Amino acid sequence: MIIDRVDIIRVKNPFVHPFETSFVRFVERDALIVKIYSEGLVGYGECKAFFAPLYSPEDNGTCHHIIKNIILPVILHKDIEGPEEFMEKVSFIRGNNLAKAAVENALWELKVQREGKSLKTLIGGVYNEVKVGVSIGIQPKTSDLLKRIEKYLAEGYHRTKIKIKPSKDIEVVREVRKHFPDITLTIDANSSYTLDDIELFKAMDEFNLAYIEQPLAENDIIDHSVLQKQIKTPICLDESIESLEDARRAIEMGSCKIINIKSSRCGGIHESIKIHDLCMKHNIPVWCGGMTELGIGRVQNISMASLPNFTLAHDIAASNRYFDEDITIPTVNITKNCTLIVPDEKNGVNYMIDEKAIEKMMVSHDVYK
Ligand code: OSB
Ligand code: MG
Repeated sequence: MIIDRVDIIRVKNPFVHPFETSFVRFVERDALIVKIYSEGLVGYGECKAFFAPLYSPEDNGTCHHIIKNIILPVILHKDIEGPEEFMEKVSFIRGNNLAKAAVENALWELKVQREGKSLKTLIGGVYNEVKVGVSIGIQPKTSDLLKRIEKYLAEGYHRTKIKIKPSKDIEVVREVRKHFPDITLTIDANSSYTLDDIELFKAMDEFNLAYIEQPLAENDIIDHSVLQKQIKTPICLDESIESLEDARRAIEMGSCKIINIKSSRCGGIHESIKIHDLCMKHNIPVWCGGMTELGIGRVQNISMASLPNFTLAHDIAASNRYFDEDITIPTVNITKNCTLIVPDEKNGVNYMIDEKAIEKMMVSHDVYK
């Protein structure tokens, strides 16, 4: 498959509510869309980096540079069989997983079109429908958080995750548990604590959380293994797992009991499948993490979550939980049971790209051919 042309489009889409994590308060989704032209077909990939290197060392500026100056010379006007060969060709690039994944994801879309099979079929997905959870940002007032939780519970979300940070943690969780004693509740610290806070996490055991997501530093599976041995609540790693090797080490060290897989963070769907398979072998359940993505990434996440070991509720909320407008037709919406139907050639569920919406959100458009 000859790659004839690659476009990098930068877009901005405002959030319906600001989304606050331990590292930043987002007001809009700043994203790159990679459009790959090959032999009359066009595949889209969404780069999940943010406007600044806050969640991980990459941002949309570095991704634009890596894609344009390092990846394109390897693929433009070259014959690339598909995602697997692409990953071998860019294995010389250290790190920069979000940039690699954006291109890798677009190559999967080309493969889908070329073979006339859904992504679910290509990767061996088994579920027709996947369960969704909601991730709620840090709120200035706990009363606002309680109202927000109430609203999403009414929409049927299967798991409620709340973001925490030092100073907005145990008292908030206590209050939430008091009001909602029976819900499936999780917390996500986005790496904002250290082992000095071990007493805090021991105290969290009281609240029967389904898991604690990424409490400690992203590069610290050692301290996570120390922490996991001292608390009952399962640790779920997010930022720490960027490759199959990371997952192997974390499992061997006992650093977590659950892993959240994001194809972006792991350099693409190809590597994510390997992580999924390893976790399955070790009885580590996985779920699909989110990056507040636009529709292109959101739809691909649904397909990835159809693999058999994706057994916990995913951060693939309805698009309208984040945005008034999105870039797929239809936009991603949840069923009455708060599930998402996995696009498949058999069930006829299919999403198209809304070119007009992309144009409306466009900040810049670079063409390489
Ligand atoms: O840690 O899971 C995270 C959003 C941005 C960056 C990191 C994370 C998140 C979320 C939102 O929790 C998940 C979603 O897309 O709904
Ligand atoms: Mg997380």
